[in-house]
Amino acid sequence: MKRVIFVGNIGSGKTTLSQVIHGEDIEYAKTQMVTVWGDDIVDTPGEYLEAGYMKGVLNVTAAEARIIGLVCSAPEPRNKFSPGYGGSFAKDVIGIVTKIDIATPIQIERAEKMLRMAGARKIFKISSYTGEGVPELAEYLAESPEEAAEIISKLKLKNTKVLSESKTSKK
Ligand SMILES: Nc1nc2c(ncn2[C@@H]2O[C@H](COP(=O)(O)OP(=O)(O)OP(=O)(O)O)[C@@H](O)[C@H]2O)c(=O)[nH]1
Ligand SMILES: [Mg+2]
Repeated sequence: MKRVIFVGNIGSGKTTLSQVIHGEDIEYAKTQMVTVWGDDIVDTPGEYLEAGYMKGVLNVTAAEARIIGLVCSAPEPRNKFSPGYGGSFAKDVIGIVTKIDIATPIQIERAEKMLRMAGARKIFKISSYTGEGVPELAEYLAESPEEAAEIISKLKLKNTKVLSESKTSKK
C-alpha cells in the first residue's frame, strides 16, 4: 500500500479505519503517540492537530508518507481543518469523511466541503462500521488491483461477522 498518514481531530475515526483497512478487529484504543500500522498507515493522535504547538510534529512525521489523509467525522461539527491546511504538506492530499452511518446527508456534505477547502483533491465518504466507501479508499491506497482485492476481501469477511453479531444481540 502507498504510505498514508491520517490526520484529524480526537475521535474522528483514524485508528478504527486503520484497523479496518488492515483486516483487524475493531478495538477501541486511544492513540497516545504516532503509531505505524503494518508499515503503511501512520496513525496520529488527534491532540497533535488540536494542540497548535504539535502541528509541526505532524509536518515532520508526514515527510515519510506519500498521501496525507485528512480525516473528518461527519456528525461532529467541531471537526474542522483551516482552509488550505493540506497545502502545508506539499503532498497528495485526500479527504476522508468518516461515520457516515450516523450522519445526515447535510452533515456529510458539510464535511466534504470543508475538506475540499482544506485542500483535499479527492474525497472518500466511509463508515468503518458498515464498510461503506472503504473499498473505494482501498483501491486508491493500494499499489495494485491485486492488493486492493486482498484488502476488500478481508473487509467483506469482517462485515459478515459484524452483521451476524448484530443479529444475535437482537435476540
Ligand atoms: N458509528 C461509527 N463510529 C465510529 C466509526 N469510526 C470510528 N467510530 C468510533 O469513534 C470512536 C473514536 O474512534 P477512533 O478510531 O479511536 O478515533 P481516532 O481518530 O483514532 O481518535 P484519537 O486516537 O483520539 O485521535 C470510537 O468509539 C470508534 O468506535 C464509524 O465509521 N462509525
Ligand atoms: Mg486513534
